[in-house]
Amino acid sequence: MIRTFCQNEIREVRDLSGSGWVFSPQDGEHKGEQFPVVVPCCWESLPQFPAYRGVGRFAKHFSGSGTVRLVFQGVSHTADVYVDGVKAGTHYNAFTPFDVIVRDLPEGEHLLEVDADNRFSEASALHIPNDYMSYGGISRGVQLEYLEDAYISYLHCVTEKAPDGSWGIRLSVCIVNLSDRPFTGQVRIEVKNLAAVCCLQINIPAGEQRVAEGKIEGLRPVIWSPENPALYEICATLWQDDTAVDDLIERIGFRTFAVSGRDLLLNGKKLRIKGFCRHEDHPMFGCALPPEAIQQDLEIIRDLGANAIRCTHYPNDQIFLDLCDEQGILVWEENHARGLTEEHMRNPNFEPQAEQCIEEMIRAHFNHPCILIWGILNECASETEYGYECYKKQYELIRKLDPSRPRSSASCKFMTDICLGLPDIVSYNLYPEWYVEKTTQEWLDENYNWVQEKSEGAGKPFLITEIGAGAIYGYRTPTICKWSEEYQAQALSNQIKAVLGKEGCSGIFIWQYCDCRISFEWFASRPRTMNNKGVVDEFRRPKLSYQVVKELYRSYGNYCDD
Ligand code: ADA
Repeated sequence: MIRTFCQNEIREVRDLSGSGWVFSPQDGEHKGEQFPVVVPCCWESLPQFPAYRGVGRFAKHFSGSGTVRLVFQGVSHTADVYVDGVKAGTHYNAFTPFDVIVRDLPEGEHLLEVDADNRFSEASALHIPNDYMSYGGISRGVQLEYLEDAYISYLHCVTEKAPDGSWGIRLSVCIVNLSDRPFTGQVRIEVKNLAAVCCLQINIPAGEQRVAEGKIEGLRPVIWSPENPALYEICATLWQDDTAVDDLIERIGFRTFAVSGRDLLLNGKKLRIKGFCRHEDHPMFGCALPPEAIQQDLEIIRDLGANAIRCTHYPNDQIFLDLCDEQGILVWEENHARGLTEEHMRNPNFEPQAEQCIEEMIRAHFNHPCILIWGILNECASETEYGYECYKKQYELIRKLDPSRPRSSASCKFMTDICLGLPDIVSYNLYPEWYVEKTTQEWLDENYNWVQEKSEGAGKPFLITEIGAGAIYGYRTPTICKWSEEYQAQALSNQIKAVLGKEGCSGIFIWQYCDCRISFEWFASRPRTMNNKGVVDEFRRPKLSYQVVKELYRSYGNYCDD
């Protein structure tokens, strides 16, 4: 399963996730041995490989002929793909989807092999030992598609409200011609349940691709909001000589999200973000959470009274985004980068890999109404001239790929950040009462005042993108010392009250939803080699802070004027 809804009625697809896969490590004491596994699978979930770093081969047979497209939603972190022993594709980065197309397959059974590599090296600028675990494996769903000569590779939709109150959709549809002859045809795009249609003519030279653009206007849809997350299916069908040769179904929502002075306006109302940062991490599944486990996390997060999730620190599984669309949960999604210093950013692979991550994230996740903000470069070198140039280029790239969403970056450079003129929203990660021995009010005021009075971020909306404190599940003590559940509950209470009570602050993302595993090569004072700042532990058992956060979050509405 790669999405929660059916994306094709004409294109034939087969889910390759599930059983029938064999895993074999390519190194270490179990080298070459074979283990039956269920994909998605992080090998760290297997009893023999809790800490294996190396290459692991995943193999499965499939049948078919002609042109096939293999879609991988995520392989951690580098993938080499082979079909019948011949290399068919390669991809870097665990957290973005990619595809591999194989042509002229003879009729019969074929062998798919994927070599996943989770080792750290200079070749990987983004996966470094870090405050989250870099797992190994096929960590998200895999799908097999049988294609004709031409296919729809994406359909992007921007919903816009017209001055007369009606809605329009700006459409971009990309068609790929795989054949060695020119392709002439028509794309018909229809919004289901709104009786709206747009037809576009296309001519594509042999072996090339073209993006056709169109517009649908005068719609009167139900608006998407956290309170009523109304979704519409939009279907693109590719026609050639009166035959439908391919299709792609996407889902959209009609909503506006805008920066207005220091405010964030969702459907024209001043939004109050009550959020959590969340890593894709689970003690049983690693980062390869099954849809049911993702859904359970969303249930818990909603029970906590939150309305938003920040996907730290990488693009998330699209099933998570589908569920957020369906449940009206607001999302900040960011490219993959955490805590990179200038030295890390000077790795020659850094810029191409970070930019590729942005491109793949936006291309794949463009249509999700739940995504409000694109983020980049969490806590990277925004205090340096070199860092500034990198931030600038990445913000410009986002603007080019998707001018419809505001951009931001979670900073920990406090009063030394020189990049605040670049984003649309200023975002700070503050840890008063944890790393910084100041009250939340003091530390928040100092930073807020500096941003608004002395920096180029003046006049922009201001968000707290991380705040929190650590607690070891079950450690209770009347001394209320650090690492106790009591201390965390008290700190979070102070932090939430100060941030949500602050005029000019658009909201808060608590660090973090659940305790998560960290790279065992990384230390930085992490008891249990875990990041223990979750409001629930890794098994989703509530800490004392759960009830405190729940009561506070539930006492504030989604909008400031409520
Ligand atoms: C950072 C960082 C998080 C996490 C957190 C912490 O600000 O962005 O990934 O490491 O701090 O727990 O210290």
